[in-house]
Amino acid sequence: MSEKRQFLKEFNTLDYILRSASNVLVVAHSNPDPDAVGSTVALGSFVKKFYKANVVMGCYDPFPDTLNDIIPNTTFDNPDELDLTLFDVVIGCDSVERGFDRVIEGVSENCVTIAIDHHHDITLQSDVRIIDGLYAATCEILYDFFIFTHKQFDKKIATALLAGIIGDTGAFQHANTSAEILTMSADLIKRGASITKIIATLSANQEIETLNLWGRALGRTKFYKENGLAVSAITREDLQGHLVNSGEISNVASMLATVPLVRAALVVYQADDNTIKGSLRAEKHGNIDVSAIAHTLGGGGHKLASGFSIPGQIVGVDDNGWKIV
Ligand SMILES: [Mn+2]
Repeated sequence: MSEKRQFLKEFNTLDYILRSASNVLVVAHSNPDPDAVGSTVALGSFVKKFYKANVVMGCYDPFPDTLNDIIPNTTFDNPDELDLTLFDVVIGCDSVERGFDRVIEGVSENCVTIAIDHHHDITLQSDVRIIDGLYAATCEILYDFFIFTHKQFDKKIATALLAGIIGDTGAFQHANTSAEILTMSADLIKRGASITKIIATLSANQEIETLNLWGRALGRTKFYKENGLAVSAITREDLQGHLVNSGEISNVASMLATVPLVRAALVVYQADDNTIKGSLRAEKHGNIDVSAIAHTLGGGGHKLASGFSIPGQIVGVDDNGWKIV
């Protein structure tokens, strides 16, 4: 498996930019998942604590109530209600093409734009790019940055980071759980984060829409014995207006990949009117390179987690079936 990129040069630049910044906006993606919330809160709190700048945390959706128990007294400002031209630095954390793209359009010309993400297919342009699909979570990248700066961060920041890591590794059950992630998590626990409280909160608070979506996706799953592939699709109707985030879809794929006899799982979903996105997941023991499948469809990623985007529509057919038109 290829190595994660080390961002020492970018971290140096980021630290330099933050040291001279006056007004910093940190942005989480719309319908934020624990990694988006965790990375935004961790970085926002870190900048507040260790740099001189004013910090605003923003998101087009409110801070999720479900995370209040582990990250209390935190709110997100809606960027539509902010004067974006006042910021000299804006930073998008996680899935930066779902909200941060809109923020970038409204900032002043001299504003420095920074994208920190672990999705491999980001095409959004920014002044500083700290993006690598081999990281399990945006919070994993931020941990490396915080350690790089040698600043001693507290329990609040450690908790936010661990929430993101636990969210995106499915509580250490997905194939992206590396030795590094576990070492990092141990350090975050030493700094005061409560692993049991985070896991209990995240698993108790799955939103009902998410569970319904999982139900529909699992109900449509077909298993192909001959190659060990489990395939499912989520149509526009399945979403029923639920603002899906790509993390929820990859969670379904990750779940399917852990089922005995499944070597790889593919979940396709209707991302917008004429775009279908696919999420591929495998476990190490399946001995299959899903990025090869993604590449044939113009996508990318790595051996155990890849994705692609193709034009078209997924339509439901009789008996819980579906086809792409
Ligand atoms: Mn993430």
